[in-house]
Amino acid sequence: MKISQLHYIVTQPEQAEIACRAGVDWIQLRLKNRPYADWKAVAQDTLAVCRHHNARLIINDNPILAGDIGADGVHLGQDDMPVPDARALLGDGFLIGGTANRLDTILTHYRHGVDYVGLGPFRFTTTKEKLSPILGLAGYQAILSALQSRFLSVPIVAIGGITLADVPALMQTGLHGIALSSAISGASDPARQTRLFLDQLSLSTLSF
Ligand code: TZP
Ligand code: MG
Repeated sequence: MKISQLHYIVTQPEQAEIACRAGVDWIQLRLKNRPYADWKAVAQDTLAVCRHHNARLIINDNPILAGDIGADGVHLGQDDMPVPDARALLGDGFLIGGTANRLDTILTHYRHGVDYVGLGPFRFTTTKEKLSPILGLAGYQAILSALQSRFLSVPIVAIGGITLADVPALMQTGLHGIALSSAISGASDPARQTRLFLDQLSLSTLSF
């Protein structure tokens, strides 16, 4: 399954609805500290939005819930179920993304057959607690060129404090795409901001 260039991380189905109407086709639901039943209800509502717009839904942290509701995938951090276990549980057709902050973690994810890697944080953000070391543009340049010199291609998506102005330089490092939360959800007009990101991403990846 094709990995989208723009992953939008939401906490509510309403955010997914606005972004999907504006053209986003990849939603990640990220909820922390929720009872399972509550989490499942929000996930099912978000899945209905995604199905309506033919967008993918990825559940953060929880492969059991992702399988339970029939989502398209799961995103796993360092403290979540190991990727091989999630693959055994969910099967080959399921999308599995893994978090990384360093090259060696990307290589492990690659060996385990992830579908994409979320690499970050790019810069400081209050959206996530207990941030790994900030990578900055130089961090992405170093890691992406190390991957290229190994002829290793797994889609890498940057994450953490990304703004519209960051997109051209980030995409020049060879990234596949970006994952965003506050840049869209905190915008005064989230639909317009979504369209600006989508436009900027297609401009940044035009090849001549
Ligand atoms: N993982 C690393 S940074 C981050 C996550 C989930 C938060 C991204 O959100 P924002 O608001 O785009 O910084
Ligand atoms: Mg996690």
